Amino acid sequence: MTKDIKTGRYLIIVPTYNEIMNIKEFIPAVLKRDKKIDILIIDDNSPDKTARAVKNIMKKNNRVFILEREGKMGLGTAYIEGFKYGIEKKYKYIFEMDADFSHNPKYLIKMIESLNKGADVIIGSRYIHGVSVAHWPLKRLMLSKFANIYASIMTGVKVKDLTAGFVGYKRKVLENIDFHYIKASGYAFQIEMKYKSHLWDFKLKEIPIIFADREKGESKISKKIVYEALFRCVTLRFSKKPEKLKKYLKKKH
Ligand SMILES: Nc1nc2c(ncn2[C@@H]2O[C@H](COP(=O)(O)OP(=O)(O)O)[C@@H](O)[C@H]2O)c(=O)[nH]1
Ligand SMILES: [Mg+2]
Repeated sequence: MTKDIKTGRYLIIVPTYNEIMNIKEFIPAVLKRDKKIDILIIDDNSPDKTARAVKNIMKKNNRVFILEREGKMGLGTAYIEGFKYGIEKKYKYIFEMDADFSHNPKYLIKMIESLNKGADVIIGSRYIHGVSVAHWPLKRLMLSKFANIYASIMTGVKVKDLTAGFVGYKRKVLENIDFHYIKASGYAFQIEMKYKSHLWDFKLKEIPIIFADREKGESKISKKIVYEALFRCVTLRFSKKPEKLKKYLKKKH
């Protein structure tokens, strides 16, 4: 990693696994929203050569970066590596986003505005006005909705979309979270990040988004990810660790 510092800029972290059909359109669609935006792709050696396509774009664009990992290691560890990169380079705001256009890049502008206006964590939420998800089968919709109600009751965090993966953080929020204790990937990771931000008394805000199901490529969601989330809520609920830590650690601003 080079030492160049990116104060005042925004980093969009995008984990990819077999996104060749989306990535070439996705990158410019994100970059054009704001001159201060940089993108960090975290690719897990996608068999479809997503990384090669990204590196081609990088030849002509100095706002795109890539971290390549040896194999499919899951979303949680990908985000954590991205967060560490963003913290080290002192990005002002650090976002997570999917490459499959489920998260429309147009919402980035409003999300950045919210952070400018005082939110510490901004969540692109599917469940503010009922349900705003396009083209999802009923089964998946029910699963997601149920998981969110359950997660909110268990963790006590009053956020309607706790499993959302379209999230922006002020750097200070991520600097306060000890990634060492975050073992989850998938939905559980998303819940845990919001729970930890809440424990540190950071201001979480949601803005409504319309979430579109992917049109190209395949989803990698598995049953394991769902069970992990259900179980992790129980351990978050009954573990005292974060509260204990809070007593000893000083919040960084
Ligand atoms: N680096 C990395 N990216 C992943 C992995 N699993 C999924 N992704 C990416 O994470 C994002 C969300 O995954 P997706 O399959 O769309 O999940 P879904 O939206 O829950 O169906 C997409 O950009 C994927 O390419 C993984 O194991 N490693
Ligand atoms: Mg998706």
